[in-house]
Amino acid sequence: MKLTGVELRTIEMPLVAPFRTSFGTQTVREILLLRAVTDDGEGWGECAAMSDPLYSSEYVSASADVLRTFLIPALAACERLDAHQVAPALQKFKGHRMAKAALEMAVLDAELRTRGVSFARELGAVHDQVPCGVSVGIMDTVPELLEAVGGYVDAGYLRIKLKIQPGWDVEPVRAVRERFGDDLLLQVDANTAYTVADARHLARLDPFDLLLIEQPLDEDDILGHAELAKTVRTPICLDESITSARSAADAIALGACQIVNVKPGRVGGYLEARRIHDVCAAHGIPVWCGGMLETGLGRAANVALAALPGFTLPGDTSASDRYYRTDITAPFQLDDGHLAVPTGPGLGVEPIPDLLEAVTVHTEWLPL
Ligand code: SMG
Ligand code: MG
Repeated sequence: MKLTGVELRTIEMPLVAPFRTSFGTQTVREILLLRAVTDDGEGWGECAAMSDPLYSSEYVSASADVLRTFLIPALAACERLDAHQVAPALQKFKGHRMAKAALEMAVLDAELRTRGVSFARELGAVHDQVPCGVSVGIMDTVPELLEAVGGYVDAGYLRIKLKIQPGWDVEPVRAVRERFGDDLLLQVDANTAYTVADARHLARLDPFDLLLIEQPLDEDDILGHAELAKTVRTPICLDESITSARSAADAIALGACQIVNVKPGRVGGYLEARRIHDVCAAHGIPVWCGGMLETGLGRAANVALAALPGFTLPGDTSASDRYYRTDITAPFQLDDGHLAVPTGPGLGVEPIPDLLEAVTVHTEWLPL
């Protein structure tokens, strides 16, 4: 397969409701999409970066720039390109994992469509549907939160994740646990909002029997998480800190996490995400698939990944209507708390041209 060019496309998708985390509020999701054009066919990639460098150092316009200036040109040298060559070809460029992941995803999709193989099959999926959780933002009041959680429970979501920050942690968790009972699978995500000095405060979450507390401390603070794990009984799960299979192995060895959130964008692609799955499985560490408010394209690939055997906890792989009134692909719909794993070649879904056009704010063709 020879890459002939890549189209970069920026879209803006309004969210059905504002989504507030410890680092900010999203009302519109700006997303960079890639269309890889090869002599054999095309493939789609979706970049996980957000508009601002608040979740991690990456952001949409920086991802577009590094793709345009360095990453896409670096693939010109590959005469017989396949997805496994993408990461090695880009390795000399530091960081920018979300941009690299998007490019690898587009090449992998093109390759798999040509071969007639689905993402799920290629990655090693063992399920044809995956159990779904939902991530619930910070609200102004506890009654508002209870109403939002109630709506998701009624819709069939099998696990609730509450976004927390200092001042919005023990009381909302207590209220949700009291209202929805002990059987509700419940977890929290701090997006790095605490320090190790908050260990005793975070231990106040222990009585609520949470599945996990996700990324309480700074992404660099691996030893802090290991220290925290000595005070807090709730299992610690890392998200932002895990950027590769190696960093996952290190964090596990240091006792910094008992569970790992796998996000392909954060770790440089679906192939590295699978290696993290394998490392964690070898250590008996459960993993689950995170989310970055993806369109149907990224969701299709995430759902395929979440069908691997080590993904034993429900993911942030919610239905399309949790995010968008209109997705750019056929919508993913919840069926008894599950999403079906696509079976068609490649991602198994594609953008619907009119819907894609309607949300596009910029396109750029980069010939190789
Ligand atoms: O895609 O359902 C989703 C979002 C899940 O909470 C979610 N993602 O830290 O895990 C996380 C956040 C990162 C994005 S927040 C805008
Ligand atoms: Mg997280």
